[in-house]
Amino acid sequence: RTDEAEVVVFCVPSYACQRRTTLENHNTILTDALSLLAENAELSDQEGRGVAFRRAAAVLKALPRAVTGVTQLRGLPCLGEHSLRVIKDILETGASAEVESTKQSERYKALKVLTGVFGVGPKTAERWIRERIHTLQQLQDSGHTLNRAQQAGLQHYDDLNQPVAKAEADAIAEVVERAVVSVSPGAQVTLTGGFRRGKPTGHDVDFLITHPEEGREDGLMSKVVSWLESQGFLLYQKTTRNSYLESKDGPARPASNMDRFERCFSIFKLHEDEGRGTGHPGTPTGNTAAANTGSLGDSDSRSQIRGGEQRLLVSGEDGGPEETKPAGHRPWRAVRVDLVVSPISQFAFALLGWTGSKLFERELRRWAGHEKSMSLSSHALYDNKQSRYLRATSEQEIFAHLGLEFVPPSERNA
Ligand code: TTP
Ligand code: MN
Ligand code: MN
Ligand code: MN
Repeated sequence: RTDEAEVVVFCVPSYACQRRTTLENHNTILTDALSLLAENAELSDQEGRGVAFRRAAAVLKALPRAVTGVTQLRGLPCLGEHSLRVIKDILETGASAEVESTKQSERYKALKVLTGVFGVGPKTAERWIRERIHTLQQLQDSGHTLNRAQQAGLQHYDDLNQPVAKAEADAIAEVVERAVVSVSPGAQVTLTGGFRRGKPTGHDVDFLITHPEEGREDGLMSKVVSWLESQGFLLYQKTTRNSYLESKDGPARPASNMDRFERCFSIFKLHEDEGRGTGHPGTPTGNTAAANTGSLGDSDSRSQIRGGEQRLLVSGEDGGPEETKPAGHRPWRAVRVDLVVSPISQFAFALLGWTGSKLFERELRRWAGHEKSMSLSSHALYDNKQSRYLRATSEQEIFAHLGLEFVPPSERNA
């Protein structure tokens, strides 16, 4: 076996968007370790280190079988000194001391718990940790004023940290479709994000909404949200309007993955029987989302919900009537849902941009910029040499413009 392993040398192209990465990962032990270091770096405001670990993990995800020795990795791209050391430690001793100590560290554990609250990003978590707030109980006891998102995040902490199953995503898709068709019969809804890539679970459910007639998507989001709210489907929502046209720095900003579509970050109330029975209506409950009072100025609102091993109890005073029955059976659960509205002219770019994975997207933009002198965003593709936008009505056309072989969504799991 060892002899055989010695002769197996892997070879992969250096950009993740040149590779086909399915969900079949033969190196989960190694990629979990590198992903944890990536996550720790990202939570610690070390984006560069985070990307380096993510790229290293992605290379291992693309390998056709398990790595058994470091000699097999010679010549592989994106494996820096640090990542190689971690891989070597695991292959030779079964574990990486750095990964294990990170995992056990109070700081990492606190960052995970706090950023596990929807509406709490790394910067806010960091600030709280400096004030010795490490747990949700300590957060509640601290008397800090939480913004509306964070209050909802705390209230639904357990639900939102429990992975969303595909069947639940499908049930929510039915509701979103009903909402969209009710307010604009010709409009179309597409499931994006991890579920479009074939993942069996996700941390949220992502949808892209468009209308085949340009301009008819205008005003769609607020109507959809009102419909959902009136039917009692929303526990929380925050809608951000489209800022694409009024922006000064041009449509394609390759360095950023934030786009400027009209979007809605929401928390759905998913009923147990929703989408299962036939002809089941939207179950109006009267429990509509709280009034949109705006946040208390925390700009750090990117949520970082991850399956947490630390399941703290948040029930009690702030939990609302449902949360006061700790283990009692509730006929619904809270699910994070992202809605995005795109004009049809930008749909292909939006679809590509919202399908992910995040690393695949980042690598597409890096490829476009560094190898093709183009700027790719979720809105458009700009050719810097020709000084013009390149149109596309499908993802296939965008890959072709970029000089890349088409990679289907199920193979974008870098
Ligand atoms: P996510 O929903 O964060 O990730 P995911 O669906 O791949 O994974 P999970 O199963 O954990 O939910 O983001 C989906 C895609 O949306 C991702 O490729 C990046 C893109 N995106 C943007 O384009 N702009 C944004 O502002 C955000 C938050 C995401
Ligand atoms: Mn494989
Ligand atoms: Mn998602
Ligand atoms: Mn999302």
